Amino acid sequence: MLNKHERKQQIIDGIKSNLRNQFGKTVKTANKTQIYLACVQVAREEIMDRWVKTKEIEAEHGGKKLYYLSVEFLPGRAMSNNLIALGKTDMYAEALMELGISINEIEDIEADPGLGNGGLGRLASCFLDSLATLNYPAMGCGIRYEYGLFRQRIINDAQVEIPDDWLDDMGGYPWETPVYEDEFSVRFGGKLTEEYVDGVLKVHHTDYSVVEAIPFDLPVLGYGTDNVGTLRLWSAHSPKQIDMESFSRGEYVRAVEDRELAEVISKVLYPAENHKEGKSLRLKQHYFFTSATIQYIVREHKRCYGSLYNLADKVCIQINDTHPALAIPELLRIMIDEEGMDWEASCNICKKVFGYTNHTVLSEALEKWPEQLFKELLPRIYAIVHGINEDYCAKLWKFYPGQWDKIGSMAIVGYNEIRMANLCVAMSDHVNGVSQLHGEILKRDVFKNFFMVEPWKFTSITNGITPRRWLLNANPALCKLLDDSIGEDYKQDLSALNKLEPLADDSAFLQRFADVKLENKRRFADWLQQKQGITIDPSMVFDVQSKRAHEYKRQLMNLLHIISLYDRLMNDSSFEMTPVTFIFAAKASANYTMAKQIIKLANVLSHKISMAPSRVRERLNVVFVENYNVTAAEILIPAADVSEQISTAGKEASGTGNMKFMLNGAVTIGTLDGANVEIKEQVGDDNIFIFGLTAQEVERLNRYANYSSGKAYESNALIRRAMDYLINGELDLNGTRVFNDLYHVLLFGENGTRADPYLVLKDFPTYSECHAKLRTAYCDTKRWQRMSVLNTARAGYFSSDRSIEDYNEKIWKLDKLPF
Ligand code: 26Q
Repeated sequence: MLNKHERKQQIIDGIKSNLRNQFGKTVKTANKTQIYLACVQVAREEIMDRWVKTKEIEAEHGGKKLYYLSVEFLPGRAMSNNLIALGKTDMYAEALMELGISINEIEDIEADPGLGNGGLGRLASCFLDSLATLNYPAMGCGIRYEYGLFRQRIINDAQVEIPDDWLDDMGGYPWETPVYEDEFSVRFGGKLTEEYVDGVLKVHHTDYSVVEAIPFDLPVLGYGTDNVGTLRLWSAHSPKQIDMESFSRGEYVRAVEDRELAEVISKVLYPAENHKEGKSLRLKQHYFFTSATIQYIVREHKRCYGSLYNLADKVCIQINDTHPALAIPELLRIMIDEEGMDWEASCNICKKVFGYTNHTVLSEALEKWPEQLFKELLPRIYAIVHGINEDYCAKLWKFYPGQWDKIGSMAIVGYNEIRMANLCVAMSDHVNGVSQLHGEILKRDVFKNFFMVEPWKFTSITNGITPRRWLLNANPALCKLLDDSIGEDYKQDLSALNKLEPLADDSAFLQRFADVKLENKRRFADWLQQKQGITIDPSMVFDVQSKRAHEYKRQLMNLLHIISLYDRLMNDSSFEMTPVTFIFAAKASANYTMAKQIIKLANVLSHKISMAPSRVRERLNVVFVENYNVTAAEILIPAADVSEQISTAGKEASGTGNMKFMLNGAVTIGTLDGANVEIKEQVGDDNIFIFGLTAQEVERLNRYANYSSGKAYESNALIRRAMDYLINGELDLNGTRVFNDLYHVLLFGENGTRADPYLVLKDFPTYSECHAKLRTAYCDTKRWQRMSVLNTARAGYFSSDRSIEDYNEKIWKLDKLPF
């Protein structure tokens, strides 16, 4: 065994020899990127050792394995996280220091892979972290987008999208490994012919075009274990063979064009969250990565067992929303067409293998594909989906005899559309929601009729977040305090944070906890200064709403409330308030006009307030953080005093940002929606600020259509005055009336839709009152500090380790690898 000094020397030598071998450079002549890349190579050697061993142990173990299929992953930067997992952060920092380099600068070189939109993608990455940490055999499977989620700039107060060429930035991604021996062909288009062979119907698929899928594997390091999981991302390529054929026929241009067409499949992530985007390329993406994944799973299984009859004993596949649902008919296709298995046996195996997680109740986000498009692009899969539909409708007929309308609404194919959610429910062993409330809404509302037929399928598993990234990585200052005061158990068992409970009454500890918060606020303020040239005052309350821009998340209600505060500060010299900086961070889907206007309003308001008299500016500030991503979240969240979780009750399936803020000691102001309900249960009524209608009340209001936003407007002077700013010219100095639309949607509705569909004006009065209470609570310093500590102390339940153990007990039934 080497001693500490020798191991540090080993790192230094490693960096030097990598610089020499890879770039022909020395520490003196290399640039930052080259030093970063050399560090990655040194760390990778150790990671590779563990990864290789994991694969051996897994093969020997021979147990059931989980494949977590997701069209999005948001892993965040790898370097600092991996060094934490290796327990070598300090050693690398010191080694680099000796070379005269700061580790922070090096870590800042790294790209943040934005291969997802928001909650669903980040959840997938938290789950992989926990699976690895808990020693479960698992692989995440997705798409290696060449361009991730767009980078956001704010220009003239509006969002501008810039392509995220994350691979170009660093000359490739140094953590990935291409696995050429696991390349598979995926077929698109073509025609079907049928033939009876020995009385058995055989389907032939011809004239299709082929796209090659090449996997790139990323290591996912467990914490406190040598286990290393895998994130496998598929990249699309044109088959060389076909290319050469047309090339030799002299069709050079067509050959190159075809190549482009194939490779466009993994080119870019669709920037839509909870929003319909029925593009043919998107359908291609979904089939591309699910087909490659299923082919790989089948090949591995057959290599061990020779046939697919025991597949359900050895494999489970979790489908992250409906996007990977084509994995289901793809598995059937292989069983039937390639393995010659019979339809019914294949269906029965399939039904045991798949689990489906739903992440949304918004009807516009339930995935449906035009039948014609589906049929042209995937003729064989289309035929199989029809087969599934026939069987399923026959089964429903027995349960709901004569009830055509009901069966029609539950069918997988209907009104010339393929309904992916219905396919998933019909063919999965388990369907789960992502919080208690969401699970109940699925059973009572979204999938009510399905629930009556097969109640045992439905369950809810509350989301979680990995403490490694959201505490150890994001908040080293807090970790140091925790290590000193309650030991280090919490790193692998987050419920150990409850050891903080007694300290919530210890003044000295409260002060140290508050000092950590202030340090994190300063760190964020410095970062914002450096990135955006904006100065903010860490002595003000930091009130943060960071999440995708969407009407149901109600950033607009937050903004109207700020306008109202501004109006009172400007016009009522007796109005006093605790100084607050309201911080927004949000990306809007490029074609979502309403969300973009909301972003513009936040930025315009920010400027307006910055030009106000000092009495106002000293009490109220608004800032917009550009380009929110995992890296920004890691700096922003630990700096928050207040966490805004204010969606219309019943609409946010869970939320996970809410958990990250809580863990880092922010106090929530929120509605009883998604996991906020469980946060309230954990933290207690005294340590959270809840306001607004409940999901049931919203339901009733909608059912009886007896909400009038006009009445809400008429009956509240604060609302009237705040709304007035949207149209009176105060906020658009050039007379462009940019916010007229927002005003109209709230009061009158937009081309035929209801006015104020997300009940902004309805909840405004209680939201405003709740904020007043919160500001009073903040002034009682001891009370506030206690609340903050108790939020951290009671966040243990929201570890994704707990979520994963829940999934395993209820659904997967995996055995742990013997590490
Ligand atoms: C659907 C059809 C067509 C095109 C796009 C889509 C689409 C794309 C992305 C639908 C949904 C998404 C993403 C949804 C999402 O992120 N949902 C969030 O999932 C989190 C993890 O469970 C929850 O915490 C959030 O409440 C939920 O909004």
